Amino acid sequence: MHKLAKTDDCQLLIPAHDEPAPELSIVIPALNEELTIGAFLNWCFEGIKKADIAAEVLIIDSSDDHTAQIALAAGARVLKVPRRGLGRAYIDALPYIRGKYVLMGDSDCTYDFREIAPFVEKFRQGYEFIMGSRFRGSMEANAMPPLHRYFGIPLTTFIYDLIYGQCFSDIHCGMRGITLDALKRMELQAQSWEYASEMIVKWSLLRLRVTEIPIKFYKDQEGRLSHHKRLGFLSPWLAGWINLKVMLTYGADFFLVKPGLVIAFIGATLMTFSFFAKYFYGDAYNAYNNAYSNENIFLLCLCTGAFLLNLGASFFYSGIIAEILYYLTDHASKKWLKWLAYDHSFTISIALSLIGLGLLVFSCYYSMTHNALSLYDKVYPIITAVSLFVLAFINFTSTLILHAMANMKAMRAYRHSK
Ligand SMILES: Nc1nc2c(ncn2[C@@H]2O[C@H](COP(=O)(O)OP(=O)(O)OP(=O)(O)O)[C@@H](O)[C@H]2O)c(=O)[nH]1
Ligand SMILES: [Mg+2]
Repeated sequence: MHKLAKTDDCQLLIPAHDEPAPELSIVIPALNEELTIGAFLNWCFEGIKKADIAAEVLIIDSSDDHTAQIALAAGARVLKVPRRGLGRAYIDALPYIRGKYVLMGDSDCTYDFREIAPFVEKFRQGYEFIMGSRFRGSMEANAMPPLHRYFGIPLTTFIYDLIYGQCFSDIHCGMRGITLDALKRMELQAQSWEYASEMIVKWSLLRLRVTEIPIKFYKDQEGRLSHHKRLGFLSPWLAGWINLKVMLTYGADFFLVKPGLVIAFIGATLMTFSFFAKYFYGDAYNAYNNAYSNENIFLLCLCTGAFLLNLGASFFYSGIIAEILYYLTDHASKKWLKWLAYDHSFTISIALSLIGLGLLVFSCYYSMTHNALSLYDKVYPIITAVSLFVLAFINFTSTLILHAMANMKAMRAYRHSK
């Protein structure tokens, strides 16, 4: 057995029989799992043999029991890391992974690592991210608390699928495969359980080739207490919430871009309607109603429309900026820079400002040449003009920020590649 230190606070222990050139790395965090780690590693080596692949098992160990010694004796590499959370364990392990395919999971014998062949097959077919699904596979009785099985996991999976337009069935499944290249490109930041959601959000931002396969899920072995139970009853709720936060953080397209477009469209329609409606309906209505009631409604519609138009535009542009910041490929930058190219965007802003200016001039002229104007006649050109100025301004400044950010991102990527 050798010791090999790569960073100050991590230490790699290598077993006597070490695979020299693994194609697959089974990378598993462990925190005080001496009860199950031996059996788990037997499962792994059985699975590796059946899948007929050169593989290593790398245990990322933060235990203070005998987990590391047992794992090493059973033939796994052990990376000793300080106890800093599940996500952090994977981040720490990244420089030590040698296989081009990576399989993740828990060391508690709940995921069946004797059945890794389907993952290997999918990797070889070119998939870069392979999610296990306990719901499409099988679950032993009592393997999952009913609260998780019928509420927590289906609900968060539904929310994820809705936001990201996917059809996964089990986004919290810990058994998942990813290519090393994709894992590096993901640049995971999560320190705790939310790494699971960060991965599932980022694969779509990276546009990886993804698939889902059914897996078996077993209940905890007699005597083993799940980490959530060890941490108290609030632990699964906390895990659910931090996972949900990650999904919302990266959901700019769902929360801002699309709603922004819809809100702006409603606002523009309302404004156009109220702008012209007076001439179509005003007189007929006034003939048998209070002379001003109709105009007041149109005025209210105009103000609401102006507000919605600019609110929608603000949603839309902040969504685009968030997308450029979060997307890990240059796909979003390219798309939006094409749509909001400097020249187009500035021409639009100038056109909107000129229309606004024209309306103001018209309004002054109309007020000077006509007597006894209604409130609507006096203010509707001004409200429309002001909202067009604001829209032109939002469009102009957002285009500047957008291009500055895209340039900054491209520069960073260039420096990174050197
Ligand atoms: N290295 C390391 N491993 C951890 C840490 N926390 C949990 N683990 C391991 O990560 C795997 C998954 O753990 P958890 O999801 O926290 O909990 P669990 O006990 O499997 O609980 P359930 O999710 O209810 O099944 C287990 O193999 C743990 O031993 C940690 O801070 N560091
Ligand atoms: Mg578990």
